[in-house]
Amino acid sequence: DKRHCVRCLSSSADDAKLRVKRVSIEGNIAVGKSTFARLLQSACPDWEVMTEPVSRWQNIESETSKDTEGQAQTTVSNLLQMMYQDPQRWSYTFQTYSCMSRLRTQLQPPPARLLGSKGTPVQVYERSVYSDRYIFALNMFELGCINPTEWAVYQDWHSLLVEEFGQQVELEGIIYLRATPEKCMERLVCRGRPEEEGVTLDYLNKLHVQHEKWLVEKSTEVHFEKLKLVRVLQLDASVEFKSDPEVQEQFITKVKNFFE
Ligand code: DCP
Repeated sequence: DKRHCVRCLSSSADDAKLRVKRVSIEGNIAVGKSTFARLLQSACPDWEVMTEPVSRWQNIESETSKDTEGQAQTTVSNLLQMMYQDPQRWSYTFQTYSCMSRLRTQLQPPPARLLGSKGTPVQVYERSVYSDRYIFALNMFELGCINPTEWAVYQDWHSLLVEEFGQQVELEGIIYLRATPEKCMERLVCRGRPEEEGVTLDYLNKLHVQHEKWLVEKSTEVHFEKLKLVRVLQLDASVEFKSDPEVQEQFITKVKNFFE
């Protein structure tokens, strides 16, 4: 009967949701994650590739006051810029927002197209709640831009959310776009995002070391135990893959083989 059909449908959707393979693309600032994400989306139209909401961090609308007629006055702030201009004041706030917007993306239900696909549905994210914590927030704490109390609070709510959301934030695999910090610096200068003008090679070096500890050495000093088990596909992103169809094809083949 009808109720039975509805139940079947929803249980198969739930089933498919559980089958979704979640993959994140990781790598230093400006290494080319967005370019790679676009590439992946066109090579694998059945997959869902979700990009990072940087523009949301650059345009946060807030209510500042009410005018004489009681109308709300709003202002738009650029939290990315605020964080780079005054890291001690804004890093904690930025990291909170970045992680929250990431969770929101990751918790979105997969589209019907994905759930209806015959093979295993794959959802790809640019970065993850793990790089937020183990790359950026940790680095800011080590630099003294997030103080020990803020760091304790951050880790507390982060662990709670990861535990509570369980499978919905678990990763099947990680694609690590690996390049030298010098190469990333070159690309960063070339793209010229105004907020990142003050980013130094030293800062990119530190982020590189955090990536290596996490994804290559798989150091467990600070990471979630489960993360150690996540498979990592390393791609040499020092080569100019953006404009080289041959390298692009090699990358895509490696990714497909890895997640088959
Ligand atoms: N950022 C941060 N803390 C985070 C996440 C990001 O400080 N938890 C900052 C670093 C960059 C900007 O936000 O200034 C975007 O960083 P990403 O490396 O995530 O994205 P890119 O746009 O640099 O990636 P790519 O150029 O590889 O596509």
